Amino acid sequence: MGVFLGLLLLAGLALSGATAPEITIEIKDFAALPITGAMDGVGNSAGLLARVNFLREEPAGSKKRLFANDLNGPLYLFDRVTKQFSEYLNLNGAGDRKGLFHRTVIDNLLASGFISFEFDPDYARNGKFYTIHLEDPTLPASPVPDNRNFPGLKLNHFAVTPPVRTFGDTQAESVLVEWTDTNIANTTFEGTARELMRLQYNGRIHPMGDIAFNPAAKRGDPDWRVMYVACGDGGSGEQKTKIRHNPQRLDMLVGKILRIIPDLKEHPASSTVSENGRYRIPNDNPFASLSGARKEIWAYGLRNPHRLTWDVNPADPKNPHLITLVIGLRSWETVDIIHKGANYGYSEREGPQQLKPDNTLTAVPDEDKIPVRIDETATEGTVTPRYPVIAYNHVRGVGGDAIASGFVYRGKAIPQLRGKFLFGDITTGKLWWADFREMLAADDTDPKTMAEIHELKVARNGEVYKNMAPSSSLNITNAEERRNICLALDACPGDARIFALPSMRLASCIY
Ligand SMILES: [Ca+2]
Ligand SMILES: [Ca+2]
Repeated sequence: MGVFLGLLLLAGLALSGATAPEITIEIKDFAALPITGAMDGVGNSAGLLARVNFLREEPAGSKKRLFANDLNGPLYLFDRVTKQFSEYLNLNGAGDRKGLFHRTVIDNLLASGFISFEFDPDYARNGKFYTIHLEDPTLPASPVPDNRNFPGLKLNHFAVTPPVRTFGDTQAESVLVEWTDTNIANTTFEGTARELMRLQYNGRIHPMGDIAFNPAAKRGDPDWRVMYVACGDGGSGEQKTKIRHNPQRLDMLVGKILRIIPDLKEHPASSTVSENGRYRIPNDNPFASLSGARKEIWAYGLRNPHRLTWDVNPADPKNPHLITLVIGLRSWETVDIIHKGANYGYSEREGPQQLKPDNTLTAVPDEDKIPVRIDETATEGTVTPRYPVIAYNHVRGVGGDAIASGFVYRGKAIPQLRGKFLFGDITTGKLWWADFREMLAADDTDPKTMAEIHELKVARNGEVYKNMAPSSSLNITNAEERRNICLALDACPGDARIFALPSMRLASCIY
């Protein structure tokens, strides 16, 4: 019981069975995050000792450093040689917290606080990376960062952007910030920050969730340094008021995947400067010339696409795939392969079914069309929605309750998992795999065809468990018992170690 939570290295596996191979992965302790929660904390977040959300390898070539963020505020550097975490930045300046943003909001409603970060594809040269955090715009504090504990941050040119309007009430704002560290060789931040976007949210659930760059794009390619941003719907799609249409409305950025160019100097001939003047928008975005639509939108109709991942098959590097993992409402947790301009149906569809206005599910209608909504009243024809390639439901014991992160494994260390999509479930701690070729075959517009998913078992200290959270008291409707499983993969070609990042309550975990 020594390690209460940590980064766990999935180190090996055994194979048995004939048709669908049963795969058991062996887990080894890797590291434990510093405590940012409270031992006696209550609720879903305070009671967790730390809330690690992403782990990413620094893409500067040394392979020595990992970065990890904690939803409670810190961005850590992890030195693989000394096995030590050091606090590089802290975004949480709420109340008397020592971080940068005094309006940071962290509450018991899951994704909040410091949500995600990603490195610029040219980070090794330019020191740039990007963060997403959640703010409460009604707090009586400045939205300008307070650098008293991070004096290396120069604020001379920092400017807050006008929020991008979302129809309905505003309870939160997701803020996307670009950071430039002028010296990536040391362990501190020194440089500048630039607010790129501030997006209004109707509620505090399903915020802007993740950032991804196409790893197949090289300097000179049209997608080089083009950012994809996953925006949750803020809980709008499940409401029975007019905001229910927000994920479908093309004049709203919530419930969408966005595609933007953070650097105003990049791709100037093939893009347009955004309304707020802080980023560019590629002219070949699907709705760039549709009157009334937001030009930033790449794909739409998504409830909570809280994780993005790109797959590049080394055998077919010119054909990468953008994948999102979407937390569902009534019954279905899903994985979608993202296509330019596609409508993933929410809140008129969920998983392979139709979602009715009372939030119950029924079969997809024979005439499978939904209106293309431009704004509150205007529509522009109809569209056949796109369907997920993986869906599992909320059946206790078999399914789960909130899909976690995932990725296609292309590493060398575990050959049996190569070409497989690995993913987990936040609540139940289950891990699954699916063959990515099956997922591509299921990406056919037919809601009935899906990739088959297979459970991964977990071995630790000689014992084999059914999942990452074998507590018998597991009640998947009880948020306090969520396991908060995240998975991460390091970027080293040919290494690609897998990490599992659970954040659990003391009493209900095995580690
Ligand atoms: Ca530095
Ligand atoms: Ca299908």
